[in-house]
Amino acid sequence: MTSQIWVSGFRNRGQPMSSGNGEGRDVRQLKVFAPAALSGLLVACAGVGPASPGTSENLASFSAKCDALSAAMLAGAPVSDLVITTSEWQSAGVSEGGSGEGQSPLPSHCLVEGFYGEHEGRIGGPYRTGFRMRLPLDWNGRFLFEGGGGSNGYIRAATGINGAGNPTALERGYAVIAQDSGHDNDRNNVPSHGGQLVFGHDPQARADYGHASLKSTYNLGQHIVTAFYGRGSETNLFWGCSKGGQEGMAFAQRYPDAFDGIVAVAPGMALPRAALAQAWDTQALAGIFLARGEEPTVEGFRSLFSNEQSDLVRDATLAACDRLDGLEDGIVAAIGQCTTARVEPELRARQCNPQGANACLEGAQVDALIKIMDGPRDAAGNKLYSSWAWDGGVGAPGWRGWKTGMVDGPPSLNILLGGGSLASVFTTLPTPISSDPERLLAWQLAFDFDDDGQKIYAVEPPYTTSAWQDVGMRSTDLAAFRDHGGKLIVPHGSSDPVFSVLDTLDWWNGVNAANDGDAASFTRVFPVPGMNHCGGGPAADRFDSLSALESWVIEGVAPASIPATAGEGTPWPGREVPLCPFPQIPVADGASGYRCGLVGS
Ligand SMILES: [Ca+2]
Repeated sequence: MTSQIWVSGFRNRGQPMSSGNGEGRDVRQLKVFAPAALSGLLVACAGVGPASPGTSENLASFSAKCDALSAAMLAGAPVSDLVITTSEWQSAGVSEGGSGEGQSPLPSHCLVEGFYGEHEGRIGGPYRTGFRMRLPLDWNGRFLFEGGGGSNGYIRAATGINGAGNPTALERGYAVIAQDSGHDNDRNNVPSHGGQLVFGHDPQARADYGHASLKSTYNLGQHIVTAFYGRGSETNLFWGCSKGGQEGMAFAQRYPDAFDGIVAVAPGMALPRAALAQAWDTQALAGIFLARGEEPTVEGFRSLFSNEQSDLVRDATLAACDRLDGLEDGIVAAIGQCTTARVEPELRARQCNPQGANACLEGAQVDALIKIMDGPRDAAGNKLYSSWAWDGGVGAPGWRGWKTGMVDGPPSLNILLGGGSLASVFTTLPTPISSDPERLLAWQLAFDFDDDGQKIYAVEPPYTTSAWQDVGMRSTDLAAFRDHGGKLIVPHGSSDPVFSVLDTLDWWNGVNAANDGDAASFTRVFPVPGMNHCGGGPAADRFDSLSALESWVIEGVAPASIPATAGEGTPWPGREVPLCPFPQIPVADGASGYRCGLVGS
């Protein structure tokens, strides 16, 4: 499953369920820092700690300092009403306390937890921002902010997970902070008002979720770094996917001086518009029920497409578009050329007829797919979000998990999370609605794109800003981030079913136009052929974007490509296909290799 980023927003602690690129971890990559290695670490800490390196005094002084790191010690922290609930030295090899992420050994570090900024709120309060921070003994002088996921409301492990199989930021020596963005899924939960999405009914909690908590938590993290190590961080980086990607965009656009570099994977930069698309998808898919003479139900959605029918969708897409990039390899790299006009005839050729094969597509299924891929429109035909790329990962489990749900998986996340978020968080005034799935389905089916669709831009007391202003982070004006020297890397799955890669490419074109064609000097988008949301799909979805960012920011080496490998469960485990900065794509280079180039180059 690749949907855990949003799913985890519905849980108390974000327990990664598996190994999508944005989530999960490969424990085999974890290094155990044995005591015998400590002297080496202490040498590396020379100049950081108060004691001489290479002795146990350094460790002892760090440990004592950590245990004493109280709110009083942090007096002057740039947030209101700071409360420290935990300040505890964690020796090497101790598993993560309470992170819910398993029993992985970690390097020696100081764990700090707490909250700040409590306020009552209109309903569902009190609200406050919780955080977790880990400060390693063997500090590399850098700071990393770990982005959130889904509707947030829980605090990640603050180990700095940055893609399956990669060393965490903590293992790399970073001080890492994570936060819940101003609400808590346990404490802030009102069943009649969206359940855990009730925070959308409080203007400040909504703004904190969208962006406002980010800078204050950043400031707090910087303050703690300085208090603990006696000096500030030299390099500040951000990594996040999905909502975490949106948070990276928020920093680049609203708080451009905070970070030297940002990785924003599959960024939800247009979250309210994408939620319109989720309602649109649900209505499009309801047409299949209508053609069958059935009533739409959440349960029925799960079996709208069989595995065999999903394979037919993939077959049709590959038949139409695989060769357009110059290599028939099961990868649609030239997504710009893979239009509905090319794909629809292949889909229609696989439609059921009395003389046809057993496996076939219903006409209503093809109709629904084409409507979905076109994206939401108002009655006059104006686009309300974006169209979607036909790609080899359309119909894959990581795609269906959102659009329809799966028989052997959770119900449609477009309905559960998309419907709930649109009603509770992304429209003004928000609609009090229960989190009952059938209720959310009925609400999405009744959604009017002409009238209700404008509510994502509406301002009405007590909201002084719209949901789009609070959460939408799609500005193409990155001048301040550029002038600060910031670097931005945006990997995005071509068949991401939540946020359209075409919207991200359109955004980059806008940034490029605003920079006289030189956006690549500081901002690069890397489409990932076949990849669904943050990972999964028939894709080379194993790649190390944080290392690419480090090279760019610290060594000044811009990523001409990012190496990527296909994992287990793909048609070609171990296959290496580089990620290429748009508008380049991976093109054939020799017998079975690739290089980055333009279509037809
Ligand atoms: Ca191809």
